[in-house]
Amino acid sequence: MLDQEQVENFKRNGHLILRGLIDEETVSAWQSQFWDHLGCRIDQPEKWPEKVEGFQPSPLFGSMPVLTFIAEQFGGGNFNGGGCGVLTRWPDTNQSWSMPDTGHLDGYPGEGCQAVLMMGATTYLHDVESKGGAYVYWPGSHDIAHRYFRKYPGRIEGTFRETPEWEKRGWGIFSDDNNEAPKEFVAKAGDVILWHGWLCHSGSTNANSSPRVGFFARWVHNDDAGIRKSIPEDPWHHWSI
Ligand SMILES: O=C(O)CCC(=O)C(=O)O
Ligand SMILES: [Fe+2]
Repeated sequence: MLDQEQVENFKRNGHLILRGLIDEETVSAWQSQFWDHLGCRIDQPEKWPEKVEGFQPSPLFGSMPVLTFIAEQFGGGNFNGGGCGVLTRWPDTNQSWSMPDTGHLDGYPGEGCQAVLMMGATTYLHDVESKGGAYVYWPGSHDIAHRYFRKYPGRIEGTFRETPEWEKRGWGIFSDDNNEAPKEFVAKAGDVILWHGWLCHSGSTNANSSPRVGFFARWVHNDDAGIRKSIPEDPWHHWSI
């Protein structure tokens, strides 16, 4: 159960960092499972495969009680999801590192809207330092998306990508006017960032020598079709916080 101060932080900033949320035994079990799956070790870069396919950690990140309790607390039983996407960013020392210019909102990978994302959670299998392929986010940008969809409710379906403004600014429509500069989620293995589904975010280049293995859990609303029909004035209308 997160306390009032944590909840207020999440609401204000669109994210909340929970250091050490995943216990060390679980992280260490995940590390063994991951490298066993690949048939190599972290100190054998010559054997690292290009792609990581078919790996799922046990226990599944987004289905761990500590996360399902938070989803329950935040969604009042209306958030559905969890699971675990695994996204590995191998070191790419040929590229110079720079902060991404823009990000994206999940839920819009192709045409239209797959589902309105309510909440995401990300953790790392190994520590990630600056420039090491961190998850990058625009603090507080969930408010920009809320204001945007209040103004143009129909565009929740993804048609914001069919506007002249999009031609000029792309995903910058959700981050250019943010009060704060983007930040890297620099973290130890097992630290978790909880993020609002409308927090503008991006991957980033891994210019360090350690692989960035990210675990992603996502929750949508049980009535996804229903919540798309209108955008409430209160940004927390569909939440129980
Ligand atoms: O790799 C990352 O840190 C971000 C990935 C991402 O945004 C996504 O998979 O939707
Ligand atoms: Fe994303």
